[in-house]
Amino acid sequence: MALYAIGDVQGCYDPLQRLLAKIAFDPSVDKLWFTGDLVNRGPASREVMQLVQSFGHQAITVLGNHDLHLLAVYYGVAELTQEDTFQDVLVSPEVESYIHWLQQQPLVIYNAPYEAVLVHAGILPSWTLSEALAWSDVYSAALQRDPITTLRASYGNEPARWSDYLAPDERLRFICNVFTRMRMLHQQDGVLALSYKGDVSSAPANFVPWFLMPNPSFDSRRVVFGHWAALNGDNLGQTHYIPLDTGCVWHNKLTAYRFDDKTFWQVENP
Ligand SMILES: [Mn+2]
Repeated sequence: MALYAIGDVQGCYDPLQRLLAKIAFDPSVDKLWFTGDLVNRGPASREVMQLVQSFGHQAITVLGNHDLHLLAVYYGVAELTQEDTFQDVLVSPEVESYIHWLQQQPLVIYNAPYEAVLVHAGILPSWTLSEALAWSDVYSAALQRDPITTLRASYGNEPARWSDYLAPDERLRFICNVFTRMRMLHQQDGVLALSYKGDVSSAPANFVPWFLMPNPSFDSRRVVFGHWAALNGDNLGQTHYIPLDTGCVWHNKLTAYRFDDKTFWQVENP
C-alpha cells in the first residue's frame, strides 16, 4: 500500500496509462493524488476523467484552473476558447457525473499520517495550514451550493492582496486565484503577480516564487503542487516543496511521486 501523487495530466490519457503501469498502481490498495488540471489542451480529457473516476475513493484530485474552466463552460459562465479541448467531456452521456464529481473535489488536501499537502498552484505564504484548509472549504462549499455565482466570482486578477475584510465575491476570487493560478508574488508586499508564467530566471527582479517566501506552517510538511510547467520539477532548493507539473501536455514528461519512499517516476509524451 502506497500513496502516489501525479502531476498535471491535461487530457494526456496514454501517458497516464503508461505511468500507472510503470508504478504498478493497484487501486485495491494504493491511493492516488492528482495535482489538478486533469483536463484540457490534451487529446483525451473524457478518457482521463473516466479512468480517474473508475478508481473511486482511491483517487482524488485538487481542482486546477482548467478543471474550473470546464465547470464554468458547462454552467454557461465562460465561453469555449479555440485552445480548449474538453468538448469530448461536454458531449459525453456521462457529463453530469463528471461535473458532479469535479464539484466535490477540494482545492487543498492534507494527509496527517504523511504530513503531506496537495494543491494545484500554491499556498499564500501568510496562511497557515489550518487557514489554507479553511479557505479551501469555504470555496468548495460555495461551488457545491451555487456553482454559477461562485464560478462567475472566480474570474479576474483583483483583488491581488489578501485582507480579512474582502467582500464575499472578492474573497472567493482571491482563494481561487491563490490555489489554482498563483506562481509568483511581489517580493516586498506579497501581492499576487498572476500574469507571469515563465521560468524563474527570466522573471522581473522583484517577483519571487510563492514557495520561496517563508511559511513556517509548512516547514515540517511536504507540499505537492502542479500548474507551473516552466519549473520542470525544480523546487529551487526547497526540498519539502515538490512541483510535479513537468509539461506532459507540451510533449515533455508526466511525473509520479511516491510519498512512502520519496521516489519519482516519469514517462515521456513524445
Ligand atoms: Mn494550471
